[in-house]
Amino acid sequence: MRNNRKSYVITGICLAIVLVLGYLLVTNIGSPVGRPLTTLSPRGDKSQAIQNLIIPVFAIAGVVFILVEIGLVFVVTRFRRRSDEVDGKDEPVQLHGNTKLELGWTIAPALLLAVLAVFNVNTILQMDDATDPLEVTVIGQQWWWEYRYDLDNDGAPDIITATEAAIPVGRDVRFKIQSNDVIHSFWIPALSGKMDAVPGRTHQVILQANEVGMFQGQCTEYCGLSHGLMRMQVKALTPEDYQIWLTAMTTSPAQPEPKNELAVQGQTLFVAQCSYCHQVNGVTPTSKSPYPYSTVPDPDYGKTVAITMASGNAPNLTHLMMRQHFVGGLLDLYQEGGSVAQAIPEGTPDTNNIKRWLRNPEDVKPMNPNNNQGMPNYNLSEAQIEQLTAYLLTLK
Ligand code: HEC
Ligand SMILES: [Cu+2]
Repeated sequence: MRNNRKSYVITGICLAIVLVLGYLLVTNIGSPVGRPLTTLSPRGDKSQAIQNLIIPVFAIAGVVFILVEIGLVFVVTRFRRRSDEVDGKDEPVQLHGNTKLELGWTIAPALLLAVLAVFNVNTILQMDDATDPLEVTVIGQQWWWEYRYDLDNDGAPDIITATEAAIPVGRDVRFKIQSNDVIHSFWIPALSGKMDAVPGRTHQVILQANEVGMFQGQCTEYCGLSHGLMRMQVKALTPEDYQIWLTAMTTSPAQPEPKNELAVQGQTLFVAQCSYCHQVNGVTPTSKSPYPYSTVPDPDYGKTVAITMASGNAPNLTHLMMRQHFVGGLLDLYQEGGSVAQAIPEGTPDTNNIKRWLRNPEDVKPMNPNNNQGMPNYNLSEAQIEQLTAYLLTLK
């Protein structure tokens, strides 16, 4: 009798621990504060659909877990071998085979899984629903993301940018995901599920944001050296702000003013040293690049066209300062930081970050430039870095 009570106490304690842990887990992981990649804080219809599936499935699984644990702990403590027991004499009744029980615990989980499958498939179909979607081509690169907007649907991109994609709040956006090198995976947890970027294929994921915000993401397929440093952001703007963004992104930045001597010198240096890899629309003579950005056939990108560094293996810098993050989302371009989404970023450029990158890119993220992966260190002088930075600041 005394032993029996002990079993109940142990069972009760275990149950309490499970409940407390479960409570802490759910309340903490669900809070987006300081956890930009939480999956439990949806900000769009698609991520909400996932959430609507997670909660009941997790609850059912939790109940099953607790029932099984209670049974297990009870049986283990109740029927354990006590020190004063004699082997072969004080053993519990030995049983084997109970058809009813065995049928029960085979059929019950099967039924449960069948029911869950209905909700699961329903959610998968829901994830692909899109009404009048905006389309954005996303290209995984080692180790940053490129975005291409073909606004007039003529097959040639009108906007090419990197790391940060802008979308209008409330509208479905179809991200057509491709890769230029190895398998990456695109994932903005607040807005939708994950989607692999596989060379030679185009996968799609629908994103939709219900509120303005800068939503963080991270490549989730191991893609080499700087995989963990390959981040991305989706900047959700009001439809009006999105129009402002579009207009700015399709207007070439003004040439540096002659009185801005540093920037003028920087531009000359840029054309000589950097335009081999980096496109700046309207400035880089297209003859320098064997595949000017506007004629790279979109669907075959990375497949039939031999990709060289000149054809789009480096971020398009035309509107660098229209972004709030750069180098794979690692660094801020403005001192105010990049957590508040702005159509046209206001604030003080963080020239230290830009200079840090130019001084030694590999100090920011490990790369393998000898193998066409990443940006080489050009051992620029401080004077050259000043000039280039002044020029990059005009790209807005
Ligand atoms: C051999 C090709 C190559 C050359 C030449 C090159 N870069 Fe880069 N650059 C890259 C690649 C690749 C990246 C992307 C690195 C990453 O984020 O992983 C990059 C990133 C950058 C970025 C960050 C852009 C962004 O969107 O995140 C800036 C700014 C930049 N380079 C400036 C320069 C300047 C200035 C020069 C000339 C001195 C230069 N680059 C020369 C390949 C090149
Ligand atoms: Cu990656």
